[in-house]
Amino acid sequence: MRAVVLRDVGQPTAVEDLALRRIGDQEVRVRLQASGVCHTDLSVRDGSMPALLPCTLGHEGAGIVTEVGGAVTAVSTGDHVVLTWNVPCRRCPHCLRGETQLCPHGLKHAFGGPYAESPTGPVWPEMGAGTLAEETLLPAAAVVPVDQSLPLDHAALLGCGVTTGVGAVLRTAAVRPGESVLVIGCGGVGLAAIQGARLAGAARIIAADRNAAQLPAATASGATDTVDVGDADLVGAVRDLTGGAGVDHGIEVVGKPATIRAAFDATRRGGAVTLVGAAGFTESVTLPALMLMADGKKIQGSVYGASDPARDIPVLAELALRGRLDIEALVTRRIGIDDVEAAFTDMVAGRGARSVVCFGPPS
Ligand code: CXF
Ligand code: ZN
Ligand code: ZN
Repeated sequence: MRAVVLRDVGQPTAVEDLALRRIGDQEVRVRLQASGVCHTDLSVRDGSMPALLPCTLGHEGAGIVTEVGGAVTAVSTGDHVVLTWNVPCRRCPHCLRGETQLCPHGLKHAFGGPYAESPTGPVWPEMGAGTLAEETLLPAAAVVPVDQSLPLDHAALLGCGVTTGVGAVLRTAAVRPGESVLVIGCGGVGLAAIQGARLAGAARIIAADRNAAQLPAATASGATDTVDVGDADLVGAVRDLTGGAGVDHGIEVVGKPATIRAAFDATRRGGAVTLVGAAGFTESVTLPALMLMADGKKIQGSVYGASDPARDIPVLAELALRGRLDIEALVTRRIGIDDVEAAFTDMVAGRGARSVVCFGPPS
């Protein structure tokens, strides 16, 4: 099967032919139909996110189960499934508290063993998924069956970006009807966050991006106001739009110290700042120590939208099927497996939302 393989950080990927190892008792084999290209794939490629190498990139995909291991009962051949990179143990203190996104065992899955052979040796699946390939092999617990009427190129985005963005707003921030929300960064996850705010009934949804070309997609996803950060002082613009107070919720989807600080400054006293963007390991943020206390703001991280894939992916699929979630609005382009490097080039330039690699005929 053909796969987008990264051999060394900082180097371009190449499409290689791999042979999957034999299926385990608890595993499923999936023929991918679509895979989104996520910013985390770029981070693995440039070395800012750790990964076992060589690896097949990708962790946001959907496909059809083609084989199940002897002990698998929850899914069957022919099922349409969304792949997830978090496989919580359901027994640890985090899982028992309902914080499956923080399960340390879930992380172990993401850094598990090799799954395929290349002519020069073993290959690992990025985040236990390796979705930028025609096929993959993964634990049955890492796939979530979805209704067959949901197009698989939309279902793919439920594996990471949509779940992360919508969950950050509905679950972590718990936005309520009538509140005001600022979303900084209008890539795929930012657009999903905007749609989450629309679902929550936010009265004011302010979308900000350094690239003005991203803003029409933000408006199409439900933003009521937009700020071109290349052109305006973000905090000043948000204060102007909110009568000087700032927003109830600042949602940061960039992962840079300056935008984290801007989210903090643009949030009202007593409001909540939710951090979704992944910053580099060595970066730090400076915040005014007195105001950190005196303004009574809450700052919270959001991993995977505080979602449990088994519980939340079917809910998001239902919302998409009923037209309440517009996944097509997140798709900038559909590409073939040979064009993933072009998707990275656009991502570095801050252009577009999701590039979606399609493997088979449209489903
Ligand atoms: C990432 C966010 C940072 C931690 C690892 C997972 N999410 C997916 O792209
Ligand atoms: Zn991702
Ligand atoms: Zn756990």
